[in-house]
Amino acid sequence: MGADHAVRVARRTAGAELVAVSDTDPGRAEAVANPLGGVRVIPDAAELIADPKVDAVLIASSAVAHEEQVLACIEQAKYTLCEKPLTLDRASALRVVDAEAAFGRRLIQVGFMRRFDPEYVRMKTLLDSGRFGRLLMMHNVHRNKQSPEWFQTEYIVRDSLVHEVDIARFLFGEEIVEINVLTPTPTSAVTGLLDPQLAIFRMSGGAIVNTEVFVNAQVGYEVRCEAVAERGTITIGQPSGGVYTTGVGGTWGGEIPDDYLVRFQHAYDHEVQAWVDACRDDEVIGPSTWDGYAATAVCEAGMESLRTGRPVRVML
Ligand code: ISE
Repeated sequence: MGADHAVRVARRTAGAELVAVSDTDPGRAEAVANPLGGVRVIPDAAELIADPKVDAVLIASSAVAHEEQVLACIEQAKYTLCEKPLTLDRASALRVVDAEAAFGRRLIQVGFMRRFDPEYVRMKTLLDSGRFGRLLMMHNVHRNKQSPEWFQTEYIVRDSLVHEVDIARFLFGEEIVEINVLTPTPTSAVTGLLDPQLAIFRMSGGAIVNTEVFVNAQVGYEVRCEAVAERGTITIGQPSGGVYTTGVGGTWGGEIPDDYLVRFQHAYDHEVQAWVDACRDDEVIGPSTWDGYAATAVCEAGMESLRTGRPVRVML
């Protein structure tokens, strides 16, 4: 993700200059920085954050490092885009909220990029127009082709479902008050993983959201959302804009992207451009540390539901 963002900032983001790259593996940082020309490698993230030549910081490190790095950005008063999840648990997320509040104004945008995806933006506009009436239910599909070998069962909630947690809060404009995570007999494609999962959210206004998360679906990267309202439905994520092929023997079909860097490349581009534009105007936009905290709190309840097999109330 960091390597993808480095090229994005250096090559596809107006008004930004990629000054430096940091990684716990200096060789990896060199491999990313060198082809871009004129980009420094600063192995110590804290040193990069404090560097006077660095106006703003994009954090795409492993989530376990986020709290320390975001707190350092606040201490150095640097505008920050922090990839999701904000942190790994509600207590650390709340420490970040409190630190930013103590600083006195927003500095942090959290990297829930689907809010910048053209299809989700269109869905939000249509829902907010009132034309479809009250939103009653939402059906989500979130499929990855395969999960990395380090992926664990709880990461399906904390690292993957977290996107549906944030986008449900964004589309409804409400909090999630209960989560229940169900697990069917797992796929035989991998061992030791409760995959797929079906998560059910109860929204504060009474609506219900269900999400299938399947991180070893073998086919490709599919993210679909159907909003069911009183006077109609809105569906996004259909492979409609793709290239359709026909083959000898009467085969035909579309294309399903391999991963999220392809499916959401425009969302990431819009997200980072909007972040840079805001930084240049001394403003902060998009998902806040409160959004990051709320998503983490819901996921923590979701992981408890996964462990207990019961619905869990979310306390913010
Ligand atoms: C990954 O970290 C992402 O954020 C992707 O959007 C998600 O689909 C994937 O499951 C996560 O691991």
